[in-house]
Amino acid sequence: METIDLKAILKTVKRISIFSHVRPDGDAIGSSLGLQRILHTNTGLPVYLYCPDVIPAKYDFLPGVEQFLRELEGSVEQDLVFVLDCSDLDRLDYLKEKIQQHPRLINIDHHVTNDFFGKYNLVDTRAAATGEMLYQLSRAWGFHVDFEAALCLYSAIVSDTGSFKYDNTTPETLRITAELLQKGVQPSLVSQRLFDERPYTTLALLGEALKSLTLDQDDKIAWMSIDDDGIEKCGAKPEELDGFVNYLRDIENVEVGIFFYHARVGNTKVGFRSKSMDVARIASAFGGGGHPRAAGCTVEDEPSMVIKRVLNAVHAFVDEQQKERLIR
Ligand SMILES: [Mn+2]
Repeated sequence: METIDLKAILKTVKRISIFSHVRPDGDAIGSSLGLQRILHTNTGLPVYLYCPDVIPAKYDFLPGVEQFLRELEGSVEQDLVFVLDCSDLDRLDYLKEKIQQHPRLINIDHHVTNDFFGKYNLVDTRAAATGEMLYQLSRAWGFHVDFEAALCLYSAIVSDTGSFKYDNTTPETLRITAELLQKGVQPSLVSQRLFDERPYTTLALLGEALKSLTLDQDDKIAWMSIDDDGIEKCGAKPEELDGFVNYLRDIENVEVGIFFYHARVGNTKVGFRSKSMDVARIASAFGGGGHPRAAGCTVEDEPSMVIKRVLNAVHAFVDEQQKERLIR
């Protein structure tokens, strides 16, 4: 990984701006807040936080979360600019044009697809989270990390590792996590806020969606669907559907879980999860994409037709994959 003389760069600026991506996740939010806190307490410079989307309410417990802005505060031309957890600048949506080719842009990220868009590029694809990198960088830069910053960085790491359940969790991840806990972070409180607590409407929505639960192809495929009427009936919002598709994948013997959300605007968002098959291949056949075990696409067609077309494709895919495994 490239190294930079941050202290020298900091001498040339009076302000710092931190940007993160659309549909912000725990790593984007926790990393931004943690870095803001670290830079502000260690340099005394004003640090502005930008995100092109609203921050979901479940992150309200993180210190400083109210400071996120969606429009620029003055010009950022003279600022030192950090872009966190973004594989490319398109992830900044409408904020991209404001900082393209910025002369002091530091890109800090852990995605394998990062395209090195910054003036400085600190990219470590072995890091479990951008939050993990920020802790290492802060140490290297000689910055003190206080309790508030530790809480934010811990939340970033616990989010991107799914509570240390995913393959990206390394010994180094746990060593860094141990140091964050030593600063007073309480894992149970963070888990409660990020993973366990949900609004009543979300549970009502799950109940509504479960009415459509269907097992298919010798129980190898599980799917369910919902539309905007179903969501409104529960007093819920579409973003509360996040994660429902995981319940489908986690059913015993199921290989592929599929969730259909028929939006009133005339398209269907389809989410795929699998235990061992590359569902990104199915999603990309419908113009979408994602990771091998978690992918998605948006299909424009009658709801019943979308379900039919997608199920046909998944059936063929699962058949083909099973044959391949038998041959091997
Ligand atoms: Mn991340």
